[in-house]
Amino acid sequence: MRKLWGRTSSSNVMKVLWLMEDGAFGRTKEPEYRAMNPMGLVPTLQEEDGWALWESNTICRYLCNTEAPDSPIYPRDARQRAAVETWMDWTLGHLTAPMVTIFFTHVRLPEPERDWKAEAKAREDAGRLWGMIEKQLEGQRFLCGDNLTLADLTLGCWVHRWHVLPIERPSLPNLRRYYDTLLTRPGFTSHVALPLA
Ligand SMILES: N[C@@H](CCC(=O)N[C@@H](CS)C(=O)NCC(=O)O)C(=O)O
Repeated sequence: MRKLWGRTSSSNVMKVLWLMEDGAFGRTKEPEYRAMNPMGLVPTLQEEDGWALWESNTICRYLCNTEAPDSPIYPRDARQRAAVETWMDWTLGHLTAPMVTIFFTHVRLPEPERDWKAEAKAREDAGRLWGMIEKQLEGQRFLCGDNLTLADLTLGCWVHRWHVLPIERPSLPNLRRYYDTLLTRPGFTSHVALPLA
């Protein structure tokens, strides 16, 4: 059986779980795990024959390519696909860092390690980036049009956390509507829109 190594509370695992319904916990510091994933991070996808793949966005693309090559979730058309990948890369390359700072400050770090100055700066940066999503969502249900795509799966966890973290947020009505739309999807509510942990 194909196995997904990880933790269900991980933002990067959530998106893969949302795509497939199979999870397993791993001991990521052990040499056997490092042989599959040299970063020692989660998630790692392991096929029945032992072949393993890491980096959550790559895992999502691989699952679409192998399981649903014609699905609009990862469009075949080169330009549509590139648009989806732009937002996947944008989420990983720009939004994740400030969101991790905010999330860790409020949820994961013990009080003495919380850097509130860094949190304030991250909130300012994230607010500006969420403003880009607000514009992108103008007149469409999802990030790349009216179909759910990997761009939404990649962003979804941060959309949830942004709305439920105990922080002040600028008013972004398209983003709120988008979050409400995601909340109607069973995969999102089962694997992503969970209490913060
Ligand atoms: N770019 C990597 C990042 C992976 C990553 O940072 N994973 C975190 C969880 S979200 C991790 O493994 N943290 C250590 C742990 O949970 O043991 C990906 O998208 O897969």
